[in-house]
Parts: sequence; structure tokens; C-alpha cells
Amino acid sequence: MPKQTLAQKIIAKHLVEGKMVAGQEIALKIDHTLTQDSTGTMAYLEFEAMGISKVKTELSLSFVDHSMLQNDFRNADDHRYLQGVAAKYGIIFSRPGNGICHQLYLERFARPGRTLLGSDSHTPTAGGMGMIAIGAGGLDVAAAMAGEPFYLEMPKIVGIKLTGKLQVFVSAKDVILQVLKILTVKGGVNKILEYYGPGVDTLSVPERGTITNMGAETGATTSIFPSDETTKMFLEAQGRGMMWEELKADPDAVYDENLEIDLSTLEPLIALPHSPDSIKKVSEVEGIAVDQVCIGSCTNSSLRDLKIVCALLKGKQVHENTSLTVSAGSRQVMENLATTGELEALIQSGARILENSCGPCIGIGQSPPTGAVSLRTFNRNFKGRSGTQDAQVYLVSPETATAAALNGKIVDPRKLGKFPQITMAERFILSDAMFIQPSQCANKEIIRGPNIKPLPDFTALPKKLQGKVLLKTGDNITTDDIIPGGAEIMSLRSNIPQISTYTFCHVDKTFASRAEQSRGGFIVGGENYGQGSSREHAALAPKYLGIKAIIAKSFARIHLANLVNFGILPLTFVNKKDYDSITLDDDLEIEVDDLKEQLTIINKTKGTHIAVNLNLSELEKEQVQAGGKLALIKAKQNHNKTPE
Ligand code: MIC
Ligand code: SF4
Repeated sequence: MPKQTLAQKIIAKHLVEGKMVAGQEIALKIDHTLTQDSTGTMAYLEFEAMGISKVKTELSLSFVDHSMLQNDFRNADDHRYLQGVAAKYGIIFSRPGNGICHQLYLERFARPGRTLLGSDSHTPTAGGMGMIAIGAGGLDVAAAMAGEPFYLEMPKIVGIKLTGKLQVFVSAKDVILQVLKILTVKGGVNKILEYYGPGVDTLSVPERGTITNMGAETGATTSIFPSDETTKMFLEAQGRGMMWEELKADPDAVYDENLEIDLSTLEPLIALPHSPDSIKKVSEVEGIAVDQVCIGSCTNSSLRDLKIVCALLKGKQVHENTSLTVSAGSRQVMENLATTGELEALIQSGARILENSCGPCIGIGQSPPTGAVSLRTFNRNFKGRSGTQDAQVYLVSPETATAAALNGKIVDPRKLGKFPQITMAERFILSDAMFIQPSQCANKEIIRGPNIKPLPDFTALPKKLQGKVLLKTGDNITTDDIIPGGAEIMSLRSNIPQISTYTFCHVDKTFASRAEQSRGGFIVGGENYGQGSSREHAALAPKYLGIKAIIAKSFARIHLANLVNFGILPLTFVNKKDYDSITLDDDLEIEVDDLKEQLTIINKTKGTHIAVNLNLSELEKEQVQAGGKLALIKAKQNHNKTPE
């Protein structure tokens, strides 16, 4: 038996189809699913369309944590719809205000050795607990709830050996920023980042969660830590010790790629605007005036993180020119801080305590002033994501964020003096009162508000695709560029016709109307097209506007799967130089009768032929041809139904 990495062991136990050979298509059995409100409405509309009476997973969860402002009826209608769906189909519902899905899942549900599929790109947070936890589009999560396996390319396993121990004022965020510096925002695509080595023992589960969470920013399929004594302690503190099992790689497991990080050599790091891989040492950018500091998000909102923040703020005041916001990851974190009295330091410091939710991380409230500098403990600093187009957003650890909040400028946190000692209770104060079990609900009625529109029907792929190039983008286009976040646009997540009018609105205001007028066309993209979130709206909305194919240098994993799921052809240049030969408004034509591995684009305007790759499995080709995956799943479920 060849020696296996931890990721390979868990994959092997869940393998339904395919061989564990990097690059080949495999299918995995999914044990747990999670959704959050802003991707969940679509996922459940899709699930409903599949005609299943109950979820077929071991555990499915529906969280409400993103669109919480409730400016009008729309968010609240979505929440009510989600609650009804959960009750009817056997899903645990986490009520608005309970906290952020990834933090809550880690605290209350994550279980070593299981697989989790979540309709949020930061689902890999649970890899901090020795799980294979993968972010995916809502339709893939809906399919998993219907008992379908999850198809993906078998990733390469990158072994990241951790040695040494972090110095004081250097924390888990600095580890993942270092990984991002090495791998960049596309270096992890189709890879699993597996951590091992003696340095692992020095990191608590929430710290591991910070690292696996932000592995998503490298484009990685997921990240994973072993399940060890530290994991056991965390589970026991959560009253879930019986869920523990020891899991680790075989001692001489062979990784496809190797990295080594000596934790003791790391310094506080910072990601500069506007990309999570634009890394510098904090000491190199000291002195920049800071208008806003935001602490929280699924990356850094654990009890450990907020205890440090409270201890550093104790007896001090936030700088007069800086606004500090703090959003805890969960009610449990807040309750524990309140009971020990640590919360008092936060209140007295002048911090603005927000709801336990995503909030400013996705531009829902707390947009910084014009041209402001905002330091955030979050995971993404894409241009405009904060809601202020010209804001300069930096990503840092809670320690560096607190140092800036106290000093009104970027300061190396090691200058704060003595590092405070924090103590973690052996058992946290626990309450599951904000989770509604489906068995608790007598009323299984699903109420649909007027903003919840049915799923659009998409037709099969025609034999020939024709149209104009409607947009040409550079590298690393994010899903925030395609369908921006923020309270206004996110309240349209259950209304595809409406949300599609915002497609690329900050990149090119005329895009949606031009696409509609010309009944679709093509988009030309650079490297890593579609990086960032799992929102399938970034595929659904262009599809609704008639986009037929995206021709790019390369794609981000989740977005590529979403394009296929909704029948948009993802094509990559055989020769990347051909990208330069296409310009806006060029008339293109592609024969797609036979979906071969290589297709030819005829550029009628330029009179040229361009070779493109179609790197899809047979199943994916079938899905694109059918106009999307849903049609195929519906047919399969109908076929499998035993006659009454
Ligand atoms: C994000 O961080 O961009 C989000 C908002 O959590 C998204 C999901 C969404 O768009 O609803 C993600 O990361 O997948
Ligand atoms: Fe929420 Fe931000 Fe985490 Fe996305 S990255 S789940 S918006 S906290």
C-alpha cells in the first residue's frame, strides 16, 4: 500500500468514481453541505427543481449571515424562504444573528475525516479540523443534497511543512499571507494545501482555520490540517469530544509539491491594495495614516482572535481619526467574551461593535470614506469590494489591525509592548438555541416573497455560436467584478433578471445593455478569470444576458465549474498570444456541433482563425450541451424514481 497524504486518505474513503491521479476527474461522496443566504436562495431554488423530498446527506445546514441589513423586504423575504425550505427538506437552519457560517460550522459541526461541500468559497475553513471541505457553486451543493457525488479534478497535493513557533504578535494570518506571497492568487488552482510537521502542534484549531480559510485566495481546491490532540481539545471545549478521531498523513507520504515555512522566522505581514497576494512586511509600510480598521470576517473572528484584540485594547482608546469596527464570528464568541468580562475593553475603547455577520467584508455597511485607507482582518481586498471604489484596503492580522486602531497609522504590532496572555476555557459557554432543527418545525410552509423569481430556463447549446466580443478584460478578473457585492446588488440574489442588469457594472456600465441588445456574445479574459467567490450569479447573469462562451488565458476553479453548470463554454487560448489579436466588437463564430478538445474560433472581423482548448470531461460536455447541469440532474432523478 503506497504511503498516503491525509487529503488522499479522506478522498480515498469518499471516492465514488475515477482514479486518484492528479488532473483526472474524480467524484466524491459528500457527507455535509452548507449554504449561506446570498448563495442559498439560488441553491434551494435549484434543489426544489430537482424534485427530492428530503436531503440525502448526513448533515445539511443553511446559514443566514451575509445580507443582513434588511433595507427593505427583500433580505427578510429571502431569510423567511430559507427557513421554510430548511424545515421542509430536513436542513438545520442557523438564524440571522447567530454568526458567520464558517466560524459556526467549525465550532458546532465540523468533524474530522468528513467531506463538506459549501456554497461559499471559504468553506475550506473546516479543513482546520482535518476535513476535505470544498467551496462550490449553489447548483453543485444542491446536487450534493440530492445525493449526487461532487465531480472535480483530482488536485495535486502540496505538502506545506511547518517548523518552529510563531513569535509574539505574529499570528496565523501572517502564515497564510506568507503562503500567498509564495503561491500568488493563482498558484493553488487545482491543488490541495496540506499542512504537516512539528509547527502544526503550535497552532490552535481557530488559527488553523484562518490558514485554511484564506487558502481559498490562492485558488486552491482546499487546505487541510491533521486532526490531533489540539483538535481533540477544541472539540472537547465545544462539548463534542466524541466526534474526534486522529487523522494524519503517513510518515513518509509523498507530496506532488513541497513547501516549508519556519514559523519562527515570520514577521507581521500585510497585503497591499488591491490583491491578497500583494504582500509586504508591516515594518516596510509603517506610518501610513489609517482611516478605518475592521476586525472580523470568517478569517479572523474566533474567540482566540477577539480575546487578543480585547486584551490589546484594554484601558486604551481607539485613535480619534480612525473608526474601528468589530464583528464577532459567532454568538458563542460574543457570549464567551461577555461572560469573562473581556468584552468591556472593546466597549470602552470606542470600537463600533457590529452584528455577528459578514458585514463590511462584502461591502454591506461600513464603506470607508473617499480615498480612505482601511485595514481589515478579512481575506479579500479587491478594488471596490468595500463599497468605496477608490478606497485603499489592506489585509492584516488582528494584532496589526489593533495596533493601527490605537495609533491611527500602520504600525508594526511588535511595538505595542508586552504581548498579553490570554486564557482559553477548557469548555466554552455553549448554546445551540439559534439553530433550528427541522424536527422542531411543525409548519413546513415555504413563503416566497415577490423578489424571489423562478429559475430561468436555458436552452440547449446550438450548433454554431456567433456574436461580438462584448468585453475584453485583463488578468485576475474577480467574481466581484462580474457581479459586485454590497447591500443593494446582493438583495437581488434570488432574482436573476434583475441582478443581471448589474453585470460588470463597475468595469463597463454599458455591458449589460449591450449584451441584451445584441442578444449575447463573447467575453475575452486574461489569466485566472473568475477568481474569488463561489457565487454562481457570476455565471447565471452573463448566461441570462446571452453570453455564449468566455475565451480566457486560464480560469479559476469554482467559476469554471459554474460556467459549465449553466451552459457557458469556457475556452482557453492554445497560444496565449492570440489574446492580443482579439479586440472589442470583433465578430466571432465557433462551430460547436462536435465538442472536441480543440475548437477553432473564426474572427470574421480580422479574417483570422484562433485555436482554443475545451478542457472538459465527457460529463461536463454533456452538461454544456444540454444548456446546463440542472436539466440533466432532473432527468436522472426522474429516471431513478421508483413507481409509487
Ligand atoms: C465572498 O466572500 O465573496 C462571499 C460573499 O462570501 C462569496 C459568496 C457569495 O457571493 O455569496 C464567496 O466567497 O463564495
Ligand atoms: Fe462572509 Fe467575507 Fe467570509 Fe465571504 S469572506 S463568507 S463575505 S466573512
